[in-house]
Amino acid sequence: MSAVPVRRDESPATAGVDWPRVVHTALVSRALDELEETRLVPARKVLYQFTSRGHDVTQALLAQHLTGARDGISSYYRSRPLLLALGLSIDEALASTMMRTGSMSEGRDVGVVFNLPRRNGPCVLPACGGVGTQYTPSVGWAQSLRYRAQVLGDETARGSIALVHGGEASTSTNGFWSALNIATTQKLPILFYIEDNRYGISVTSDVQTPGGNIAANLQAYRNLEILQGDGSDPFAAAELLQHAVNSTRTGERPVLLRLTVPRLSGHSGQDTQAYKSPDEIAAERARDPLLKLRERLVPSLMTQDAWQQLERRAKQEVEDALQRVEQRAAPDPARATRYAFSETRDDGTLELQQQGGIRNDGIVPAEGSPVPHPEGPRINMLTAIRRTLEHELAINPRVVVFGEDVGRKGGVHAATLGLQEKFGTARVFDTSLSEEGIIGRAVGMAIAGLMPVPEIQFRKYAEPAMEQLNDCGSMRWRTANRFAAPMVVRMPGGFFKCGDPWHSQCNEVQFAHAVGWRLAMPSNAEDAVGLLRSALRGNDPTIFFEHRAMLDGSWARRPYPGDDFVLPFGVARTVRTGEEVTIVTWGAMVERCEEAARLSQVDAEVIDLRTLVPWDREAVLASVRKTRRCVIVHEDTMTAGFGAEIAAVLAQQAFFDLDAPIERLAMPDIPSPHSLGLLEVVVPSVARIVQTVRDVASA
Ligand SMILES: Cc1ncc(C[n+]2csc(CCOP(=O)(O)OP(=O)(O)O)c2C)c(N)n1
Repeated sequence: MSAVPVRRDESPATAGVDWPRVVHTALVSRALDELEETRLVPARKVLYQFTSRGHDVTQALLAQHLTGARDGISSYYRSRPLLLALGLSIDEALASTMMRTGSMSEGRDVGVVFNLPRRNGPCVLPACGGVGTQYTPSVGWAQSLRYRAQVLGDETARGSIALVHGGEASTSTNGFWSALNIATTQKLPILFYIEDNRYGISVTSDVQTPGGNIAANLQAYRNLEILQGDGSDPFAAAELLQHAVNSTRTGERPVLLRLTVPRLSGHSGQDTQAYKSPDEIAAERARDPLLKLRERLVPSLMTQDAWQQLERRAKQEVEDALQRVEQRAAPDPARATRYAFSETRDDGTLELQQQGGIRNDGIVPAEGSPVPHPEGPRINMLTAIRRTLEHELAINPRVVVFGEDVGRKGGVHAATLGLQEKFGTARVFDTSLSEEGIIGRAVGMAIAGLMPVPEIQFRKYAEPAMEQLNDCGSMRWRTANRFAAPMVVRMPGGFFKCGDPWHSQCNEVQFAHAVGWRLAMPSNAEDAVGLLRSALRGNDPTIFFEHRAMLDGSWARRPYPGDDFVLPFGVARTVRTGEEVTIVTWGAMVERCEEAARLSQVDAEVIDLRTLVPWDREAVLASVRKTRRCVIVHEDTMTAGFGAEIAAVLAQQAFFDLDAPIERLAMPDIPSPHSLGLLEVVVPSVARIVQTVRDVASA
């Protein structure tokens, strides 16, 4: 911006501000909004338009302070001016809203949901459409900064911060409160930057927090510096923003800054703002920060001519970008399904995401061996899991294990017993009771180059984290392989001695249906070691389901297969060979099916899928083509359970090979009951499996 003449600003707080740059960013943002609102939306070249009018000057100011080598920014759909100031090109911005190639998502995501991979300078984590989803990944990033500096000795992380940007309505979300608790209890270097435009679409801020001022209501929070002011006054905002960022960098506690700004158009292109009175709209226009900026700068710091020159330049740049972007192709339909998971090229090399995971820091885990080297006596599955975690923690300083009670207590199931003593509180730690916080934090950590291993105490309690889980799984696809957040989420579930609706749920099919998650459900200690290690060294997010009945079950015990043992996903195990019926199963049902096969007097083949995503179709198809009959057994409920998927594939691909209808045995569509008498009649029992296998064999 050196070409624009500007006089020195004498105010100490704003002296360092590059005003022409701020003006330029704000004007480009306005020109983009104008172009989209008046031409591209009516022409249906942009389908979702989100204005930044009124939010633009403050964001342009904020960007000037985000200079840390590892600053991590979590943004939302109204953050485009911030992104423009941080390096998003106008071409990229327009390609995104216009759904052309070279956009931030290759036409897969809404055009204001941005990301900017970068390992030197501010990285913008992939934004989501869900309001409030930006907060917990941001605290994960902040915690990783501390981890990188203190545990990995990464000097670039020192003095860097996390910044999370949201509107005032987003402060009502679970994610906000979860992140606030984590940040303040851990004293993390994170700035919560709230732009309060008084409206969440049409709902006023007093519905979000009593009195409508979140900063005022947070005064009692410990370990939090609170700042607020009028974001429509550019000089006051500049001072506050500078102070907020500096304080976050040096103050060893989080900061929350609330700036009030006017939203000068509807919430989105479709919103007519009929809920605002003409007087209110006029009052908002009078508070336009860009008008005020002009009043403050011209003529005292900038000539009228210089301002107009910037205005012309911004408009021209946007017009030029439009010409170029119009020439770009629409996204290639043939690539629409690419990047749901990590992919390899034809030559076998990994097509690595640009950001996220340990491999981007040059760490390539050893491949390991699928051949077990059993050593010592049989151990239970719990010990097998603990030992695998212990070994991977020892050889990979990026592995961090956390969750409710996993630290001092060693987990309510004892899977992490002794790990905190051995590896310290930075690597194995207790979290606040927020599953959204546990998984969201893991997302931020994974993007920052760690390998998080969060534990969800019981599978049912993953529910508060579903939004973060779903958004984590779809991240690679949404960003067209720019970002990914590989992690291993351990969660125990299923019946154990008794059932109940809270601790005994399986519902594994929910994760099979979620995009981008690999899903393991081991039935024994040896498989648990191999699959867990494979996941910990993998490049995709993985759900590792630990069946409670198998953790200490004697059937599931096996000798430890060695520190090198790795099992690939998608390879089933034939537990028992047979010629007359194929039984397909997984998890705790494998033991029952094996026994049932033995007792049935039918020559039944038992297949343990071991992983559901991916699942070994070839093994199942080959077996069914041989036996011509199939029984699928699972503990999850019947309707739309994973058995339905298997049956559908068999019906389509092995229809003419079948001599009998495919049978499914599963829980009826009810939660797991507590009373043993009730449980026994609903979970597939050995006796009922025997009967079903006999029926199918003789059908
Ligand atoms: C979890 C979720 N609920 C609802 C929505 C629909 N929605 C989109 S924006 C919005 C209002 C958000 O307002 P605020 O956080 O104040 O930000 P602003 O739009 O004012 O900048 C709503 C309800 C959503 N995207 N995500």
